[in-house]
Amino acid sequence: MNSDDFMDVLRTCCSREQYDALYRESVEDPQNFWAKVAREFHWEEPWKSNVLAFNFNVDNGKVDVSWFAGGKTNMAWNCIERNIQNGCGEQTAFIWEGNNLGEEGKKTYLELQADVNRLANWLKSAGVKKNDAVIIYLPMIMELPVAMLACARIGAVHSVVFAGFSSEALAQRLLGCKAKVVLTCSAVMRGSKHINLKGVVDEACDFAAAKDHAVDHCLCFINARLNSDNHLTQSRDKHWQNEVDQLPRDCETEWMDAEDPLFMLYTSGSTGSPKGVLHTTGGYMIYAGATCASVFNMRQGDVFWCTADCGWITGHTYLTYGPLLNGATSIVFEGVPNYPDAGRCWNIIDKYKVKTFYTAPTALRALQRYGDDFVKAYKRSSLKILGTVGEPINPEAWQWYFNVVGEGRCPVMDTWWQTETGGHMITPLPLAIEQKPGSATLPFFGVEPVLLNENGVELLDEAEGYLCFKTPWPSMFRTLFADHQRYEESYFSMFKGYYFSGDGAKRDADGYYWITGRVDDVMNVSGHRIGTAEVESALVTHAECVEAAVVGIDHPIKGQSIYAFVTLRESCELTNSTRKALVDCVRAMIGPFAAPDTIQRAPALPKTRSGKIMRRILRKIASREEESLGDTSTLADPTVVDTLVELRDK
Ligand code: 6R9
Repeated sequence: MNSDDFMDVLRTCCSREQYDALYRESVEDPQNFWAKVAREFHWEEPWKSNVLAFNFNVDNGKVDVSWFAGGKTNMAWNCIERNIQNGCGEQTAFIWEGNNLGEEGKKTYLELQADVNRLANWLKSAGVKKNDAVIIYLPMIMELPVAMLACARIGAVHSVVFAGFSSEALAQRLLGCKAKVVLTCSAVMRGSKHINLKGVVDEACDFAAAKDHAVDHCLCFINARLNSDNHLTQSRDKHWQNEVDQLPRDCETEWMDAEDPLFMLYTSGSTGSPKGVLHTTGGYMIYAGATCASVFNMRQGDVFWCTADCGWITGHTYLTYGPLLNGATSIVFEGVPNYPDAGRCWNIIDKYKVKTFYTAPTALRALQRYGDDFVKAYKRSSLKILGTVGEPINPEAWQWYFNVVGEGRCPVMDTWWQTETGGHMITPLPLAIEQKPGSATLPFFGVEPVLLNENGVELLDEAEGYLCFKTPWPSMFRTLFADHQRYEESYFSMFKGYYFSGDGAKRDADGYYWITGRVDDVMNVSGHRIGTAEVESALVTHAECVEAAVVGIDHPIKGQSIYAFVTLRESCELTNSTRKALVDCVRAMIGPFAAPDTIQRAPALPKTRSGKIMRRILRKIASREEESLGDTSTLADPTVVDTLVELRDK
C-alpha cells in the first residue's frame, strides 16, 4: 500500500472487508503499519530503525514501552505550522461559544500560532524549560487549548486540572509535580453559577506553601465579561492580557524526542490518591491524529464538536490535539447543555454547521428527559457522525441519539478508551463497521484486546472476562508520574504480560465487545471517574466520622450515584447537618462533582475476618437487593447486614 496518503486510507476505510484487511496488517506488522501513519506527520529527525520496543511482563524486568525512539518532532508544530504550510492559515482552528447566548469567538490557525507563541514566550520568560511541569487550571475558554499548545511548543509538560476540582485537589496536583507556574483565570460562569477560580488557586498555592512548595508565577486571565474583584493580590500574580499580548509572535520550536513527555493528567484509581498518567510525544500524537481521522472520518475544514472539558483526557485528545492534527475546526464550549434551555446543543450544531458531535451518555440521558421538541426545533442537517464516550451507553439512550438526534442517518461511534490509553481502543468506524446499540464493537487498528478469566487464562470466542491488552499501541501511557512501581503494580501485576484496564467486557458470537463496567473500586458518575478510596478519605476528615465505605449504585441519568456508609464516633448522631457537613468535606477535598447523593449510618461495616470491607455486600444493600447477597459466610460478623438494611431509610 502506498504510504503517501495512508491517513486517507484509514479515513476512508469503508467496508468490513477493508477493515479486516487493515486490522490484520496492523497486528501482524505493527511496526510497518504505524511507521506508515507516522510518516504522515512532520518529523524534524527520523526515528531510529526500531519503531517499537516493549516489555509488558513484570517477570522480565521493568515494564517499558517505546515508540519511534530517537525521532524528533513537536506536537504544536504538527498541530499548527503543518496546517499553515498546507495552506490552511486562514482557516478557523477554534470556535469559542460562551456560556451565554451571543458570546462567541474564532481563531484562525495563523492567529492560533501567534497566541500560542506569545504565551510560550511568556512561559520562557517565567523560567519554564523543557520537561518542567506547568499547571493549567482554566475554564473552557480558548486560552485553555492555547496554554496546552504553548507548553508543547517549548517542551514543557502540562498538567491540566479540571476547573471543578477543589483547592485541596489542586494543591495535591501542584505538589505532585512541583510546578512553579500556574495558568488560570479570574472567574467564570457555568450555566447560572459564578465560579471564583482565582480564589481556588490562591488557596491551593497557600496549601502548597505550607508544605514548603512556592509557586513563583500565577498568570491570571482576567475575564472581562464578569465584574470581578481585584484578583491580583499576591506578588506571584501576573495579569495575562497585559503580560502576554505585547510579546513577540514568533517562538522557536523545541524539537522533542518521540519519548519525551507531552503531558500528565491525574485520574482516579481503585486505591490511594489520584494517579499522574504520563503520556509521551510521538506515539500519542500519531494515534490522536489517526483515530480522529478514522473514527470521525475527519477531514481538513470539518467542524467538530467534542463537549468534553479539556480537564479530562477526551478534551486533550479529541478537542485539542486530534482535530488540529487533521486541520479541522474544533469547538470550545464554555457552557452546559441545558442552559439557557435544553436546545442549546442543537442550536450550536446549526449555528456552526457541526459535522461530528461527540458527547457522553449522561448528557444524552439528561437531554432526553426534556423531550424531543427541543431537538426538533433545530435542523441538525449538517450532522454526519455522532459519538459517545465515558461510560456504557444504555440501548434506550443509544436509540434516542441515533433516531431522534441523528434522524437515523448518522452512525453512532461508541468509543471505549481511558485516560491511560490516550485514544480510542474499541470503537466502530463510521463506514466500515455495522453498529449494535450498546456495543463499542471492534478494536481499532493495532489494538489487541483479550478477555481473561480470574486465573489469567485467555478466553476465546463468546466469553465474558477481564478486559486486557497484550501488545502496546502508540498512545499508551508510559508510566505514572514519579511512580513507576505503582504503574507496574496497578496495571501489569494482576495478569502477567498484559495491560489490565480495570473494566470487564463480553465478546459476542460476532466478535463484538460489550463493556460491562469497572470491576475495581472506581465509580463512574456522569462520566467522571471517581475512586471510592478518595471519597472515603474525604469523609473521614470530618471529626465525627471514624470510618467510611463508599459504593456506586445505578442511577438513571448519572450512570452511577455515590452512596456512602459512615461510622460515626460513639454518641454522635447522623443529623441532617452532619450529612451536609460530610458532603462538604468531599466538596472541599475533591470537588462538587464527587459529592455523595446518599449518606447512611453504619454502626459497623461488613468486613472479612482479615478486616477487608466487602463492598459487594454494601452495593447490594444500597441497591435494595439484599435478597441476592450471595455468600456472606466470610463476614466476621454477619449480623451487620441486617442492621444496615434496617438503618437504610433512617
Ligand atoms: C475516555 C474516558 C475510563 C473509563 C473506562 C470505562 C469507562 C469510557 C466507555 C466506557 C463503556 C464506553 N468508559 N468509555 N465504558 N463504554 N464507550 O472516559 O477516560 O475518564 O479515564 O474513564 O470510563 O469504565 O475504564 P476515563
